[in-house]
Amino acid sequence: MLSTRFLLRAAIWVLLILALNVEMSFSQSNQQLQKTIETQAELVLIPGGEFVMGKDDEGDCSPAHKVYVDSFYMDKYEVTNAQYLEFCKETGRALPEFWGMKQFRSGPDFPDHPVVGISWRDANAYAEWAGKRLPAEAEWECAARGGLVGMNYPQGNELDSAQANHTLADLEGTVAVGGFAPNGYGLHDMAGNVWEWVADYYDGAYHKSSPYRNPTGPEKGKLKVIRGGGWHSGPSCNRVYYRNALPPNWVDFAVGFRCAKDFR
Ligand SMILES: [Ca+2]
Repeated sequence: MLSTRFLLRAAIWVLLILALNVEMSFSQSNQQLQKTIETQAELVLIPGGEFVMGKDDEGDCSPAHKVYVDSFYMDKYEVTNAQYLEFCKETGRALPEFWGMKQFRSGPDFPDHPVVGISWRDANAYAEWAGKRLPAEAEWECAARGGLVGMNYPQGNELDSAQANHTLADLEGTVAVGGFAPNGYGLHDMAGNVWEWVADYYDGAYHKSSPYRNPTGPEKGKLKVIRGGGWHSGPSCNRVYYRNALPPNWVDFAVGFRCAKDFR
């Protein structure tokens, strides 16, 4: 018959082994998450040069005009919930509006989806924390065009449901970043999924007076530019030159961002 002491020792060993397993699997899942976050933070080098920004006879997108931007790096993907959560944990910044709301695919259950419910100020603070910055509007458009000339969308003149997450795709929310094919520069979701905050203030007439080299928008303004359309937008809002704007403290369930970085 087994002694009580033996049974006690056996029970302690079982508990120790179980605790070790939990610790190991916790550490493995932490490592996986860290790897995912590193992948999500990948940058792509966008070759600088001259390109035609805007579109003639399209309201505030007009006129089409030549702009030169220096080479720069652009995030391959929109910033994700997992990335943004790291920022909040490290800095103590408040979690996004709508965090944990499944209908907006926001929160830790959706680590690979783009973060939404963040203001321009939040996006800018994240970019600084990450050692990056928000792209200038001209940089964003240069990157979105993916090397194509005179096209409406990152991959050509038309946009169908297989090319971007917008209303025609009928997905009723964001999808994990990178779910659609990239453009010519290897950037994903430059059309659709979420609108993206850029650095510039909005001025509807800015294209008429924009400087040629590295324009950075007006010095002051009440609104900040958002680009690219989102899951809740029709194809026309997803055009590479299409401009929209919101107050910098506004939060929206279809607006996120990605970061850029200087090329030195
Ligand atoms: Ca987007």
